[in-house]
Amino acid sequence: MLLRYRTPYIVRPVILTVAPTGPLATKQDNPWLPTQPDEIAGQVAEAYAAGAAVAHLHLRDRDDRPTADLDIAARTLELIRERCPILVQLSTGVGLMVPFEERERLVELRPEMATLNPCSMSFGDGEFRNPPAGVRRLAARMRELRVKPELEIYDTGHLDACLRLRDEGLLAEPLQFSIVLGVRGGMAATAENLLTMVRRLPAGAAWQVIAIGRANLELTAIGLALGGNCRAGLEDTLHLRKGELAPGSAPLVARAAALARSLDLDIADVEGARRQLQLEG
Ligand code: KMH
Ligand code: ZN
Repeated sequence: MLLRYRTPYIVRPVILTVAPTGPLATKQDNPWLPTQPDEIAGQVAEAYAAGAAVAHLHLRDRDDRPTADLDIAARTLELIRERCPILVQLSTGVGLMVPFEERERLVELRPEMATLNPCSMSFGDGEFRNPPAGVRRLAARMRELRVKPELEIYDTGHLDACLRLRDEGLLAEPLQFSIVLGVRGGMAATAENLLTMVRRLPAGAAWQVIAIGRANLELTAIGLALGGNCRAGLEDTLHLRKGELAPGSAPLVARAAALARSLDLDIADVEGARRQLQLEG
């Protein structure tokens, strides 16, 4: 297997991330989608109990629109920390309509991790704006605050952009990537695209697959078999199987944990994930 081949004899426990909300879906799409701080915290705690060590968070305002409001984010973090010791990764992607300059402020809350989207792109029918100067400023600020970036790469050039940031000293190793497959505007959700990206990752990088929509389960399984970590939750798929909505993210996390165990892989606990990702914050 690819990563085992690259790092012989070292099989690291799998870090499971829950992504309960996302920027796009609504309660009309799936009534179990958590949007308010207490709903998100409740589902994160259930996902933690099912094996998740990291929570990737998007926030919504009172009208369920994506927001980078610092009070809503701080309240959500507080409610999560009252319930469980899961590592928090704030999305700085937030939502397509939220300006980059608002999104980047979320790292001031000093979560253990936050996402860093290196490039602008088409995103479905919308635009995802990540201007080069803003990305460099955010990367530098994250390094200063010791907030670990998860690098969201939707295409081959996005990986090159991350490596340039590393070479400029804006990203510290080990790098942590999410290979995002299936966004209209980025790479299609195919095993070939995943392999191409995994082969090009720098040695020692941690990575996971984010497979959007129908191919979510197969590509998550392939990612695990190749030595990646994995992510599960309603941000990436609203369904447990065809025609059956997932009643929250915990069943998707439990399914991913079962998948990992059936491949004879251990699941990382919070401390294991913290060590593996070399979190400083
Ligand atoms: N929503 C996914 C396509 C982020 O939040 O910064 C990618 C994502 C990125 O999770
Ligand atoms: Zn996200």
